[in-house]
Amino acid sequence: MKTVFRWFGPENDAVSLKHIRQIPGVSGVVVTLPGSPVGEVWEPGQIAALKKTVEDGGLEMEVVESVEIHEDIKLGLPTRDRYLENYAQTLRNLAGFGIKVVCYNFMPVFDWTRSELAYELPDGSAVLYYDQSEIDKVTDPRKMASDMKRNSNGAYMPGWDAGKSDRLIELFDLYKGVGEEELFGNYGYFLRKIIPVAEECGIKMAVHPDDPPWSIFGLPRIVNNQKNIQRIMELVDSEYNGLTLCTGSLGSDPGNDLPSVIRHFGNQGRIHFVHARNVKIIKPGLFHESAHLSSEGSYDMYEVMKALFDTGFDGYMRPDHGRMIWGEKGRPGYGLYDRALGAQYLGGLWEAIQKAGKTR
Ligand code: DNO
Repeated sequence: MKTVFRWFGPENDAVSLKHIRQIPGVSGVVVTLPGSPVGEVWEPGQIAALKKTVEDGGLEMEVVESVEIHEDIKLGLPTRDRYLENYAQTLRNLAGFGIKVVCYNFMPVFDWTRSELAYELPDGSAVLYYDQSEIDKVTDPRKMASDMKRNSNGAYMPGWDAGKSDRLIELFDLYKGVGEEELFGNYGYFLRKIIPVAEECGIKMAVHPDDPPWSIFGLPRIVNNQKNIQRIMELVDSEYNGLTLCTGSLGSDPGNDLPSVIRHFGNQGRIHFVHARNVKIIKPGLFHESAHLSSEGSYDMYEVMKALFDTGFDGYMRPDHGRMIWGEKGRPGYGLYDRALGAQYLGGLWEAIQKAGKTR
């Protein structure tokens, strides 16, 4: 297993490569091209420049999060073939620079969603918060999109700056004809075109679960539980068609038993990337994120790491969303300090599990 750290690039991240390099156990960063128009090809020159910056900083660049999928592909519009061609070309270009895993999602219109980005916990730390009853009050999705961006401390927000804002009303209209079955159909079309390219160039595709893992604003969501993810894995039965096991996204539905989901997909060799974080579930549809430690949230992180170890996990793991602590200002969920603490805690669990495993 390799521990990696998400980084948004020299112009888009308050956290420097120098600081990331000083976190024990972290070998590389998870990168993206912020602001690159969704659906267009990532050019070799852009990827080369990013790789040089990362390697000059003493870190590896083997994971990309995300190459986003154009809505026309998710909607199954006739224009999708052009975007699929571009997607395939981006994969080929990334492979040329040693990328091994590409994380992406298949959520219609909106990426991860929260009702509050800086909810204060009793200890004064700030976390991301989700309250379904607040989301239900939002009648205009354009307001949702602008609030997410406005509350981001001016930072580029993963998944929310993709230039979709102008098209929101049109997109909502187009999705009226797309239910879960149609979305599975369009997803199959995507995978049948893209997985053979991924196989050919040695990139493992790792779909990120929907966050939260249920339908919001009446839009279909299908990457949300073991049964549906199994169906997706079978759409194209290849280890290159794999999963980003995001504990926080899947686990915010208490119906998803994380250790058993991990064992299920881990035993099939389908987990290529792990986002590890903890969440405190107050009641169904109401949760806040928490420090990584088991006692701080609703998940048993030891059992999560144990399930990964037992199924021979050999991919990349990153500490996911941290709290804002110690006066740090930055992108919600992506400060330096709490994610660094998380990396140490997860690394400690892993070392203990590994050593206990050897003595048995
Ligand atoms: C949020 C992230 C997501 C994730 C995408 C992957 O913090 O976990 O934005 O990167 O859904 O495509």
